Amino acid sequence: MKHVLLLNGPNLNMLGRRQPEIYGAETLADIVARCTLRASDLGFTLEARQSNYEGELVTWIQDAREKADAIIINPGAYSHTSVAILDALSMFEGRVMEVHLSNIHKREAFRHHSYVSARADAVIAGCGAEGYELALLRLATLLG
Ligand code: CA2
Repeated sequence: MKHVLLLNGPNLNMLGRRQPEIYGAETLADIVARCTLRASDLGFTLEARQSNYEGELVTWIQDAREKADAIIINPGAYSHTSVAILDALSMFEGRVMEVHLSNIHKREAFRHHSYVSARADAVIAGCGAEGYELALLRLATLLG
């Protein structure tokens, strides 16, 4: 079975509690539950982690080299700042899907650039929580 690591970055643990007009009403636990079901339907195992710390995300991406076939990542605000996360993802040999709940291109100019996009095989933005499931569907095609 192919193994997928789902990573969420800073503040995404607050989903469903603030700014539902931008990020939706679902909590991160709701999203992970939905993705776990969808992953299982597609024949994947899914491991989901969230961190507010850049270094912790870097370490998890490094560790994924041994065990994951793909990473789905919403790096949160680190998308726009983190060369460290880009470098870690560049050492990972599997597929990388970048997901943003909101359409970052419709928002403030500082959100328009993502370092992670230089490594991602696909970028999904503006589809809300469904974006994570779209990433899983795409992985089903890419990983066979
Ligand atoms: O649209 C996305 O998924 C973002 O990655 C979310 C980040 C933001 O910095 C990126 O520009 C776009 C922010 C996540 C903050 O999450 C919150 C959740 C609930 C309440 C407040 C913030």
